[in-house]
Amino acid sequence: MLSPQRPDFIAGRKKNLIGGRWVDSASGRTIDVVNPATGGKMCEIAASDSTDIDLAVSAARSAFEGEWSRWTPHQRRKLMLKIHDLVLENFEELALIETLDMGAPLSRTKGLAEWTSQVLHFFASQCGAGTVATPENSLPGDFLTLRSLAPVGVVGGIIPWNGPLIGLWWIFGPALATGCTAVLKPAEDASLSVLRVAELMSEAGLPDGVINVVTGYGRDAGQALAEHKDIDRIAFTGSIGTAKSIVRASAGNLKRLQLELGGKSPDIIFADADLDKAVPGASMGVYTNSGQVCVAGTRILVQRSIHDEFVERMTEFTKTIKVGDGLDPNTQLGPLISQRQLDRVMNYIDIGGGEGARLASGGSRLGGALANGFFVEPTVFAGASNEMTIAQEEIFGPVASVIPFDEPEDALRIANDTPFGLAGGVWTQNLATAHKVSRGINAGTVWVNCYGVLDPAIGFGGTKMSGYGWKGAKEHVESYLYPKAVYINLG
Ligand code: TXE
Repeated sequence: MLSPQRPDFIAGRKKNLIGGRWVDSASGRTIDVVNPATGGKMCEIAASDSTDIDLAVSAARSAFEGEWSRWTPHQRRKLMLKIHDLVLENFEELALIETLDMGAPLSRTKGLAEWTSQVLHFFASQCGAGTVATPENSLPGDFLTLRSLAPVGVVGGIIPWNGPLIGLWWIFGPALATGCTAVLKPAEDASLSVLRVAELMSEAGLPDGVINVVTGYGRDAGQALAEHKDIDRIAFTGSIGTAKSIVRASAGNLKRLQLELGGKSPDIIFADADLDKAVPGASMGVYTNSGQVCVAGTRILVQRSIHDEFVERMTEFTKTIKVGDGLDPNTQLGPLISQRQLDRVMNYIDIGGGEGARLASGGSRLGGALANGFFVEPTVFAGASNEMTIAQEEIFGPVASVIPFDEPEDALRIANDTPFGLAGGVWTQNLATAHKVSRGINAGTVWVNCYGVLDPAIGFGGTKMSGYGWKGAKEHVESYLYPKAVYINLG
């Protein structure tokens, strides 16, 4: 059953939040917001450029140097907990906005409430991270040394469209906890939940200018933020190509950078694995969010003796998955974000067939009632090899490449034969295999007999071309601070 429900928020022309005021882009230009499940226009967001970014950065700088700098950790924590309560009270609406804007089913977006609660509580608990210490020193004479961690200043955040309701907290959380201020540019394809959360934050008592949200295209607003001389730190999540241009753009004032990029994560299934768990676990490790997940375990490495059985069972499981409009409570996978992403995924499916992998399931765009949306079937390629394009490049769609291997060493060699290093998985009932293989995978996160779980207090991050900088845990908070020493001569 489709629900006609649409929050009042999704209407007309949405504005930027700059210095506590909701304003149109200086140019007056807008971007159409399209529901990926129907292809229909819902509303407009501001198409901002460097003029709007200048205004937002200047508002963030004034806030950073103003009253906000005198807020105590306790005051910031209270504000964050108030934001927590207001966001959670309004989560049904936020989930609906997210579903309509980027396609993920309500079953997923509503389920983010508990995670949101955890992430906000975690960052609220970090409000004292800048505390001053007075370590003993070895200086001759009588010196008092103060060691503190000071907020880095104005941070810029550039986030993608695959989960803005998650991604925004990786910027707002540590910024508020440490006393920084922020300018966030969400993706042009999915900005609405970020704008609604910003409204709720203002309602909770956020001081003007502490958080600013500027929507627009990457080449205009994003580039201007990355280049801006008064931004001290950039947090970026997105593609490798854009990351390289951000690294170059940030060189002007040597901004601190945190980059969380894509992956081609291996999920290794040993012959002794419990297939009742490994089949759905590894399948959803690829398909969740229609494959638009940075840590998706898209290379499923299966020990040769069970390859055929695994593929058969994965194919059966895949056929049970309900793809459809995210408003339908039975939907498990929604559409891809855009026509561009659909074209990209379909192109990879063609390449996979052409390279000789066997299409065991899926492979088509969905028609009928879903023909106007950007839907693709969950797809399994069996008997793939790691050299194939579909096993080397991030597809960012629900497409699995199943690759056979013989010995554990072969699995590790194949798993690490990738430019990425974001995540990986191991399915086995043997403790030694679990330890050895998880130790051997070159990636920031490895899951054993599960896939994709994430505790904000522990965090995640990548190595190699998957970027640098840890999200979550105290490392993340400390990356919004810089260490400072003060030597006081008491003599
Ligand atoms: O990413 P972009 P796209 C991967 C995934 C996907 C591919 C392309 O494989 O298929 O990237 O997606 C902003 N300066 N990931 O093109 O361009 C842009 O406006 C500054 C994996 O959408 O990286 C958006 O806000 N900013 C990834 C953000 O960057 C710029 C999630 C991401 O867009 C910019 C997304 C510029 N020059 C895509 N150009 C993951 N790790 O989860 C664009 N942007």
